[in-house]
Amino acid sequence: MDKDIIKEALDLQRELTEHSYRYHVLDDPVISDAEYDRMLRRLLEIEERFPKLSTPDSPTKRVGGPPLDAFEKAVHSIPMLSLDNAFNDEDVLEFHQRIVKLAGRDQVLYIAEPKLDGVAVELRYENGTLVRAATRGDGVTGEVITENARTIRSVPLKLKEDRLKAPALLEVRGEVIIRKSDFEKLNQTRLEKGESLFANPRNAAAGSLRQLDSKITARRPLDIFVYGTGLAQGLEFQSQSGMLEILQGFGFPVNPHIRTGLTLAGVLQAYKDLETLRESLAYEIDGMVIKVDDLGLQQLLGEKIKSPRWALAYKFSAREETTTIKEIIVQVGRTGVLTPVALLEPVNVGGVMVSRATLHNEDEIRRKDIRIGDKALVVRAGDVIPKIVRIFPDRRNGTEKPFAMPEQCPVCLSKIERLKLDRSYMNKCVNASCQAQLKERIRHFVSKKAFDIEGLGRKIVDQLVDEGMIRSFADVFKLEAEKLAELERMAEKSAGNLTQAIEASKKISLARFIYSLGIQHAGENAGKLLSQRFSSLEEIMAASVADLEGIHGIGPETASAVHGFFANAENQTMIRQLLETGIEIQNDRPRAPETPESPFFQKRVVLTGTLAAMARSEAQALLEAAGAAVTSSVSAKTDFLIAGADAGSKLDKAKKAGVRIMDEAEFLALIRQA
Ligand code: JCF
Repeated sequence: MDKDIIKEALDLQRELTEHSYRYHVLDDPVISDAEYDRMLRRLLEIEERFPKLSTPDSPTKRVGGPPLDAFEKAVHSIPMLSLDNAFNDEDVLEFHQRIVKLAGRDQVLYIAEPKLDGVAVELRYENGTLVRAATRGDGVTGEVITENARTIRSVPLKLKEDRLKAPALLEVRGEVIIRKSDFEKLNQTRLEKGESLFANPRNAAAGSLRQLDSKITARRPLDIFVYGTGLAQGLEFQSQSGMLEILQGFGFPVNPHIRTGLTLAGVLQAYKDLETLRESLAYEIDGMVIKVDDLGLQQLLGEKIKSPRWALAYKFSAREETTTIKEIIVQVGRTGVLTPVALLEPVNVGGVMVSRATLHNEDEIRRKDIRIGDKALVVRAGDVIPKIVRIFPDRRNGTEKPFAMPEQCPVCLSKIERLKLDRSYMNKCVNASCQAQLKERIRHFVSKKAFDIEGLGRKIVDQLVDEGMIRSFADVFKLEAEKLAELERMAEKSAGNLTQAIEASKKISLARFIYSLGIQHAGENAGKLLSQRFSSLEEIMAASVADLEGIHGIGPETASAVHGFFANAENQTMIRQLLETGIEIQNDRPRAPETPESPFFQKRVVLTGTLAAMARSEAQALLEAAGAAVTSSVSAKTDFLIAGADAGSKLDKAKKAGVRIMDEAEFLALIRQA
């Protein structure tokens, strides 16, 4: 083996390790993904030829190894304890008072960190190299998952020795997590493949770490934050915060929201701050961990059997609660789809009273065997509609009644059809003039992203439809102030304001107009894309399915729904009547030019960060002139991300989605070429 090759391999290993660290731990990459991939491929090639160079700490080892038959047991050198829980400020005060008493001093400083809702692991490093990873298990014995841990990009395979030399032995403890956005994507993919879904990010992380085939783990978006140590030979830590700094120096990711130097009052404030921060964090947390910062004092306080006396988990109030399903009703949506909704015995779920939960569809009710009268577990995640996760069959008393989908529409009494929609069956009221559908369609028609008529809220729409004053979209523009003022709860002034708002809404962009029609599968984005491709409503109405499918970003489902909508004679009449009311549709988006020679032609582009040469709006105009669709959010469909200075989360997202990334120089060169 020649010396140059050895040197090249070692250099590549060192550089790739550094770049991976910059990307996954510091979140501050300095080379493009393409460059990284090129270097990695070169290293793989060399290691394949000279397997001796393929050491366990090589960055090529992130892809997983041969599958195992079973996990070996891992006995922890020092048991991995759990934490006592606190649920309110008094619990924390008691914790503090106990410490003050045992310590014999009243000034105690704490460190507080987000309590990650993930899977606890321990990583063992010998002379700086990762040699074993283990799950916490029962705290005494876990399972050896070394190969799986190696695939976690932010787990160092080798300690960085920039500041300190690696000790002979170091055990580092942390929490393996999956970010919320990665979890959604993972489940979406599983749904598309017909695989079972993970209930939450923690289960997904646990399931991913428990794979016997580490190649599967390698494809899961696992991440880690470390929070402590087990055995650490030859390292002297003074404080918890000092220890974290040292671990950071060795190349471990440490959570950025950790706060130090806190008094009791500071701890309570930090908890409130963290509650506010919670929703915006990229990963799930279920509370705040409070620790005595001084390790000398920690030692003095010591441990109980299962938990240390120097730490406490201050849990957030649960966002799940048990309650009773009083009734199951059926709601009729805009397109006639029936959605069963559970009416619940009102219950406080993490600070919000919940009295209804969506049940999705009939199949879901059958799958979960949900019956009227059942005790159910309700969860509320973020600001989404509460969901029923499961029911408790053991708590039935025999009076529970199974739910059956009505055979008639609960509102218009028309026949219900069972239709296949995407992957599951939907029950649909096929009467296009059903009042319930009409109400939902009008609601959508006047909503913020459509005609945006302020003052036409849910209750008024209900009233107007019930009174027969609105039977179609066109009727919205025929409302008269005098008639409106006669409605219950409608003052003369607000009737006047409403007719003014209606008049003002008559000028509308083509994109919004299309969206307002509420065509299935045609949302805000489809409206925009159609208005870019076609210059007028008439052109869109005349387009063939093939024309529509030819638009970049419009899928076959949307194309056929749009075509079907405009081919329908009743819809054509509806549109004619609507145009007769004097609405004015403007196409403010120029028709996409025919510039197939441009690299941006018919590409989806996202701009992020600051450009030095021009404003972002100018860049957008140039791109659109070259035939690009400029969108604001990154998805797997994005073709290019143009990243200016200080690009943030969109850049990360693009990298994760494998989107081609361009810097400003490359963008300028290519746009000039067009
Ligand atoms: O984030 C966590 N789930 C977490 C768990 C953080 C900590 O600092 C912990 C822990 C469990 C035990 N510390 C200990 C001692």
